[in-house]
Formats: sequence, C-alpha cells, structure tokens
Amino acid sequence: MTATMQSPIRHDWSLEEVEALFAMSFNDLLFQAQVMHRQNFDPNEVQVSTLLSIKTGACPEDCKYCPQSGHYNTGLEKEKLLEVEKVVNEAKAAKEKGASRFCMGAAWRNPRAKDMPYVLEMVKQVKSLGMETCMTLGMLTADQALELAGAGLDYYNHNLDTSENYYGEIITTRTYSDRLETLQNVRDAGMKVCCGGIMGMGESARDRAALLAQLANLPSHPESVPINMLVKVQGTPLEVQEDIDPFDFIRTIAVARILMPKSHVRLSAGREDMNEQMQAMCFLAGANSIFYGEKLLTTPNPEADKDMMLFKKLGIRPEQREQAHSEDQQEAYLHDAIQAHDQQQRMENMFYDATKTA
Ligand code: SAM
Ligand code: DTB
Ligand code: SF4
Repeated sequence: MTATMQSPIRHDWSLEEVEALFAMSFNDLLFQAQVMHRQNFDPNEVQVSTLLSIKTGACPEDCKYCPQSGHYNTGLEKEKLLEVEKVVNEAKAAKEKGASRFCMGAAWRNPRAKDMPYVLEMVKQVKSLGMETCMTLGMLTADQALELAGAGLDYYNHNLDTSENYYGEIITTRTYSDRLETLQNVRDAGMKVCCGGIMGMGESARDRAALLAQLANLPSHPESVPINMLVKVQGTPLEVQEDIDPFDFIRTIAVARILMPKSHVRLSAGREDMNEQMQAMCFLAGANSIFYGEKLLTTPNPEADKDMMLFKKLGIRPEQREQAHSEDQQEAYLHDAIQAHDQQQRMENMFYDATKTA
C-alpha cells in the first residue's frame, strides 16, 4: 500500500456516515478496518499497559457502571492514596512482566490540591524506570494538567463513556461538557489523550455511533481510544444489564479503527468474559492495545501468562515503547557527535596552523 493511497484523517464525520459504517456487512467492515490498520500499524504488534488503582472506592460520583462509586454497595474494600514507594514497586513488577506503559487510576471526582504533590512524585519516579506513564484521576483544571505534564506524564485517560444523549442515564453528578473541558485542558497542557467509552450499558446502536463520531470529530483524535465492554459488578445499577451482542462489540472496534486510523484502539475492560476467538477478531478489527496483568482497577483481567500464550498463538508481539527507541537513538547520536568532536580536536592539535598568530 503506498502512502498516497492512505485515507485522509477526518474530523467532520456525520452521524449518518458513521451509522452507515456500522450497517456494512460484517466481512466488508472487518476487511476495510484491517486495510486501514495495515496502512498505519504493524498488524502483529499490540501495545501493553498495566493498570494500578492508586486510590480505591468511596468515590462521590454516581457512574452507574462503577464498582467504586460510594452511591452503591458493592462490598469493595476502600483504600487511601497508596504510598509512592508501593506504586513504584508495582510499576517495576509490571515492567519486568513486559508492560511498556503504567496507568494509575484514582476513584476521585477530581484530585485535591493536597493530593497533587504525591501524584506528581509517582509520575516522576515511574517515568524514571523508563516506562510511559498514564493517569486517570477524574476532572482536571488547566493548572493541574500543566503540573502533570511538567512532571512528565505522557497520557491522561478521561472517557466520554457514551453518547451525549445517553450520558444522563448513566451519570448525573457531572456533565458531558465537564468531560470535554478536562480533555481540552489535557490537550492544551501538551499531554497525549486517552479517551473512549463503555459498550453494553443499554445504549442504542445510534449512541455507539454518536460516541465514536464525537471522538473522531475532536480537534485532534485521542492517541489512545479504550473500548470497554461493561464489567457487570454486583451492587451497581447495571448489574442486571443485558449483554451486548459480541458482533456489535467487534463492529464498534472496527468503526473506531476506520474513524481514527492513527490512534491505538484498546480492547479494554471485559476481556475476562471474551473467549480467545473473540479477542482475535477484535485484533483483526484493528484493536492494538490491551490492559495486561491479572487485575484492571478492582475487577479481574486475564492472567499475564494466558495473554502471552494468546499472543504466541496469534503471532502477535508486544509493541516496544516508541520513546525508548528515540531516546536510545538520541543517546547514540550524542555519543557519535562527541566522538567526532574529540577526533577533530585531536587532528587539529596534530598540525601546526601557520595562518594563526599566537
Ligand atoms: N475516577 C476517574 C474517572 O472516572 O475519570 C478515573 C477512574 S474510572 C474507574 C476510569 C474509567 O473506567 C471510567 O471512565 C469507565 O470508562 C471505566 N470503567 C469503570 N467501571 C467500569 C466497568 N464496570 N466496566 C467497564 N469500564 C468501567
Ligand atoms: C479505561 O477506559 N478502562 C480502564 C482504564 N480506562 C482506567 C478501567 C476499567 C475499569 C474496570 C472496572 C474495575 O476494574 O474497577
Ligand atoms: Fe468515580 Fe471514576 Fe468510578 Fe465514576 S468511574 S464512580 S468518577 S471512580
């Protein structure tokens, strides 16, 4: 495929156009998504991130899907903000198991001023391990976003979760525009955006199309687009929600790939309830990132060994960290430049220059 044949990056998708993609025959849609995927990525590489809950439960928000909301009784044990050292040890363990990005999540509406020094220190220390860093802490002011970016945070995760229309059915304690404002603050601070949603919350096909259109029509596409399948947790209002049809979930991944060709599309929460064949179809549809490690924030995720076995069966490799390459390259260039400079100095010292006066 030559570069000239690549489809342009668009930010002007109409809802009807996105619905038309969803309405394609399954095979045609998957083929189109796979072609798009191959134009932009190595189809056999998947990025792996590990998640850690740095502050668990007792959240003041009322997100109907969430086991951590203080509004519902899910039997979850609450935990205060973890110590920096504990977080860094978890990050080291994740790195040893092959994760290239470490994502830290807190059950907050937003971080308080007194929390900021601790989270900034976490970012600095995890980053110094050579990992990419990601945080999801709720809403951010412009100043907080700048502080996190200053500490070296690479990604900020803040999901739109569903369409603007359906949003009020799921969350009442903050608005869709609050979410868009945080996303803008993250962008303005120069961080990469991780933003997606949850499928299977009782939303319509039109809601799914509207969420993807909203993401694709942001001024810049999120670099990372998590597509979560609802994890039904006992005690939450969505505990009894009917399952999403697996083909509708795979279609959502494929449409996300087509709308946001250069973004990593993450096959996010819900993999515990998917068999290997379904996950393989999600990769075929263009998913190229997963959460890796036996726990998401509070709910189970497939064991790391099981994921490595699946990768082996499918001939998939974990994606290496981009920045690490460029940092190594930079170091190599610097080393070469210093050597060349030294060599020149030595040469200059060997010859007497008659044109120079003492
Ligand atoms: N409190 C912060 C916030 O809401 O922005 C950060 C943590 S919150 C748990 C991060 C995301 O996890 C949510 O936006 C939602 O998309 C996802 N999530 C939470 N519970 C989930 C569930 N039961 N199933 C699938 N995704 C879930
Ligand atoms: C995202 O989109 N999914 C992750 C991450 N961003 C923070 C969280 C999934 C949470 C699933 C429920 C739990 O484990 O508590
Ligand atoms: Fe709180 Fe985030 Fe859960 Fe909503 S999704 S209840 S904000 S932890």
